[in-house]
Amino acid sequence: MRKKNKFVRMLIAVLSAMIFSLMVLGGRLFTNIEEDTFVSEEEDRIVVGMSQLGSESGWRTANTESVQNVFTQQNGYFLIFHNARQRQENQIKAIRSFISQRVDYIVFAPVVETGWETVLQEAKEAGIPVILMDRNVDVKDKSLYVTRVGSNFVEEGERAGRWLEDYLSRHGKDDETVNIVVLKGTQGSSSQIGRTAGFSSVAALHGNWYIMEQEYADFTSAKGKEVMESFLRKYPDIDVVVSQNDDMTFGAIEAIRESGRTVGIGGDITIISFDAVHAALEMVAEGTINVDIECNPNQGEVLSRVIGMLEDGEEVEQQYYVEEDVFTIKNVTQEVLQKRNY
Ligand code: GYE
Repeated sequence: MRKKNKFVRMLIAVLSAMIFSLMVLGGRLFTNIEEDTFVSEEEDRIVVGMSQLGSESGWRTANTESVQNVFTQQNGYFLIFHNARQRQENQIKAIRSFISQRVDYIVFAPVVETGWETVLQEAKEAGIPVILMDRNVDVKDKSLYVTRVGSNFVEEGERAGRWLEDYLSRHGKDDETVNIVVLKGTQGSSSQIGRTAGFSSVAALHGNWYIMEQEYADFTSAKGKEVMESFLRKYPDIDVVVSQNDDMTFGAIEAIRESGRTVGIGGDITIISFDAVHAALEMVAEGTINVDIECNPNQGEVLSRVIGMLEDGEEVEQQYYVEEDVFTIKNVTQEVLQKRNY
């Protein structure tokens, strides 16, 4: 199917991309589109329309790079990349544009889980396989997408809970009251929903863990700082911060320090973070962040392998998980830091 009329389809793709860009510019739908569209004039390539949800975090930058490094001309791809800047409606528009360009595959990282049925049905009717990256969608009809490549967010949340269990017992604090606040990621996103559920399920096993408040802070450093400041004003006795990504953690640590309190090993407030980007691992190594639950953004290779299988007519699984670790001062070695490219 892909090889037929390739030149005509490429021409349509290039023209549609130009028209889409003009519409976008004219309609001022986005503030900046320079990284939105990459086109190639080669004919026999696999055309991938990729809708990235935004650029809110270090993790996201690494995730985008991982995809762009794999879907290259040299590897036989023609990538149309679109950044939705956190807006579901932008993602829906981008997917519709990919459908009208008749791309071979749609890869997309859904900003939230719900509200995708209609557009995914349109892709299905157009015969374009959809591959989810990173976050998940909540749809009844699982045939609306081919597979998902990403993390097990519930497991990540549970890992955070299990680390705290172990930490408290090692410090003989199993029975003390532990006051916890949670900085949550984007409301309705899989990573926020899964990490919250995973951590809460472990917390529910401990009568002495008291989750004082959980608040959305959008996975950004600025919002993390703002929400942490309000927690600090309300609660003078916070023992543990669970921050659902490193960017929010950076903001939260700033807020805590500005309030005169200390963080990390031997500090007033224990810090549990997620992602394990390079800058955060350095803070783990120096004892500022107590634990970082890794979330692996390097998903490009797996995506490309999945597309290769589909091209060869092979069956693919419904889900591909990426490998992830838990980092404390004990295992953030120089080697780990050197190897981390994000
Ligand atoms: O943890 C956060 C990002 O969905 C796993 O989104 C992703 C999360 C990641 O902005 O940093």
